Amino acid sequence: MKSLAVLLTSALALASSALAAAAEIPQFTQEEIDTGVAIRELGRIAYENALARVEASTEGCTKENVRIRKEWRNMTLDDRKGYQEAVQCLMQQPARHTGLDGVRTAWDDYGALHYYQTPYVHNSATFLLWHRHYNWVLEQDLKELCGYTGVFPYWEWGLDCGTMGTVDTSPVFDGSEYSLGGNGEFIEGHRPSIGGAKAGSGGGCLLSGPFSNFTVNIGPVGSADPLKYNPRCIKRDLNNDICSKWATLRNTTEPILNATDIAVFQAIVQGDGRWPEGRTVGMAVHGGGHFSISGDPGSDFYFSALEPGFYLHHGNIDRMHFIWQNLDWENRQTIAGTNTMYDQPPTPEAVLEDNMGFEPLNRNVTIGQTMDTVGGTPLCYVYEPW
Ligand SMILES: *[C@@H]1O[C@H](CO)[C@@H](O)[C@H](O)[C@H]1NC(C)=O
Ligand SMILES: *[C@@H]1O[C@H](CO)[C@@H](O)[C@H](O)[C@H]1NC(C)=O
Ligand SMILES: *[C@@H]1O[C@H](CO)[C@@H](O)[C@H](O)[C@H]1NC(C)=O
Ligand SMILES: *[C@@H]1O[C@H](CO)[C@@H](O)[C@H](O)[C@H]1NC(C)=O
Ligand SMILES: *[C@@H]1O[C@H](CO)[C@@H](O)[C@H](O)[C@H]1NC(C)=O
Ligand SMILES: [Cu+2]
Repeated sequence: MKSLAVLLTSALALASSALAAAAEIPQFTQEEIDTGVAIRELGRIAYENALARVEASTEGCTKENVRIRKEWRNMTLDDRKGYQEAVQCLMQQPARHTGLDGVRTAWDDYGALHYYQTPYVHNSATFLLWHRHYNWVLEQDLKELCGYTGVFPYWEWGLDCGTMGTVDTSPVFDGSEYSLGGNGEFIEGHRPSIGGAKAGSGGGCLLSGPFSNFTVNIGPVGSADPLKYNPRCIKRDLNNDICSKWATLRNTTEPILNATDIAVFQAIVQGDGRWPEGRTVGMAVHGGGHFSISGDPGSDFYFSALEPGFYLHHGNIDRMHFIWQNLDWENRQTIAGTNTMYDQPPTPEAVLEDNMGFEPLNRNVTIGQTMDTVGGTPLCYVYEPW
């Protein structure tokens, strides 16, 4: 009797919490979606739901140690400069990979790890969660190797394109000491970017400001030995047209509102044509954010992680996932797919116990350990709505 009562009560509790969660997702007008009213409100609900779990926790991730990630323009000028300088500091630290000719610095380690992992962590079960943890690993390195303890950033592309602004004038790329450096030098008649979009406004090397003296040491993919030492300038080709077609506030908001399961959510975010919902979005927000920056290594599928903007871009992808999860937490702790890109070669369905590789930068983790950004295993952060 007792166990039946317990069962019934928990079934009722589950049903009502699912109802409450579902009821929490408000309806928005097109204008609210396009101007960011919607994503701010969704972000606020997710933030509060995640923090409520932290409030209830007494060990691991608690309200004393939870970290608040912010949109770049909501960070103090000190933190923007501090973050930028810490990344430059990482570019001077020794590599952890050994025996790789081109991998000379701790920053190069990120390029090598992403290069090795690319065939397993894109259009696979771990796309969202591997990149979530990868950003966290960078956050640890910036702190432990370079003393940066300030806020960890994300870039809401939609604030810098469409009707909201331009990528060229983004505070992330305005070239000041409070930015990640500027655009590349404009190259007359340079090759238009991908996706049928207009050419970008740069194309060449960064001439001044932060990262203008950064040397890209490895890549590009497709060269005979991609990890061979191949020093060159960093190039950027900021592209407002791409951002306006694939990375606007509407583009950030719709995947969160439309997707009811993780398979569809990750398909819409990546433009994965194996799902009908992924077929109509072209390069989707993931490609949209990457190619809003473009350049070398920014456009390189394998080596884009050497572009300092990569982590702010993936921060926003992670934030979208965080919001989507926390709007209906009980039902959104799942994965879908296998551990190979487009399931090529075919591999078994991934499970939460599967390993994700981060050595030699950090310890490996299981997929399940990264499911909750406030799970404390080891993640402990939330995204503040801007
Ligand atoms: C160039 O690199 C040096 C470190 O070698 C650094 O102190 C300096 O600020 C950098 N300059 C720019 C413009 O980023
Ligand atoms: C979201 O759903 C709406 C309504 O069905 C549709 O018009 C829109 O294209 C979808 N957006 C995305 C990114 O899938
Ligand atoms: C992205 O949003 C813009 C409007 O902001 C819209 O024109 C475009 O179709 C959207 N792209 C996708 C792939 O949904
Ligand atoms: C970490 O992950 C990598 C890649 O999956 C694997 O090769 C390595 O053996 C793992 N290390 C440990 C200690 O499990
Ligand atoms: C973030 O900055 C924007 C202006 O850039 C401001 O409107 C907004 O209130 C800020 N948000 C927070 C949470 O501080
Ligand atoms: Cu990636």
